[in-house]
Amino acid sequence: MTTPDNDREGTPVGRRLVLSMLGLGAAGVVTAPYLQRGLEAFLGSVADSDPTGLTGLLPNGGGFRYYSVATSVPRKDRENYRLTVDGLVDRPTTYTLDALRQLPQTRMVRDVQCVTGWRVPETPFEGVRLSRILDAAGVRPDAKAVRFTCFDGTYSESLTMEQARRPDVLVALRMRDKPVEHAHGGPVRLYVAPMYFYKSAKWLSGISVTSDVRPGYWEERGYDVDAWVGRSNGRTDTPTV
Ligand SMILES: Nc1nc2c(c(=O)[nH]1)N[C@H]1C(S)=C(S)[C@@H](COP(=O)(O)O)O[C@H]1N2
Ligand SMILES: [Mo]
Repeated sequence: MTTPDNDREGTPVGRRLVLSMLGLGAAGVVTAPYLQRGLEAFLGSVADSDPTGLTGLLPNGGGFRYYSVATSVPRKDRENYRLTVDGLVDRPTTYTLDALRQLPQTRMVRDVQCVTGWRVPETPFEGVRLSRILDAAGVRPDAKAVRFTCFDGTYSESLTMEQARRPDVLVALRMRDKPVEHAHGGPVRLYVAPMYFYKSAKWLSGISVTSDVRPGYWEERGYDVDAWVGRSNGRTDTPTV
């Protein structure tokens, strides 16, 4: 994501413009002041330095934004992608991309809803149910949660074990009926259909079964851990599921 996104004057898009594009300048988008500060600090740092992330804040064809809190993310492919499953499991496992592709695939078409307001209707995701991967690893009885880590080296997410076992939570290999693009977190991202899109960790590289929920990247910065669309983060969006 190194495309130089310049405005009409040929200067880098500024923080104010980014904020207004996201609707964050307007009242009511973000309710918690501490959350607003976190977001503005994040957006400000992205816009000031524009390492790669600003590209992600611009709308693209499909109505998506590309988001990354990391300044650069290595590319992983069939050769070097690995997904490790460890923690409170009987059978820690490492999957290659081919191994994930050989497991039964589930396709779902739901709306995507970002907590900053944008929504992309009827977006197909396809991949392996997380519950299948957890079952294969043999979750121990004392396990209560799952933590997700990413090969961007920065982002993390979490779900309770009950949430993680829902049939609409996927380790997604395809998005919009093609392999998940690098910019969208490919080759493998998490997809948590009923929750705000920040739960859907991109560039997924680790699934660790834990004894309790550990708040993820944005959750340490003010977002709700239980991120149900329409009933969290002070928002009233129509549920996506
Ligand atoms: N690794 C990683 N995953 C992430 C993020 C991120 O910055 N890094 N952003 C989250 C947020 S806030 C959103 S809205 C979606 C954006 O996904 P997209 O870039 O495919 O539109 O990814 C989520 N997963
Ligand atoms: Mo988001």
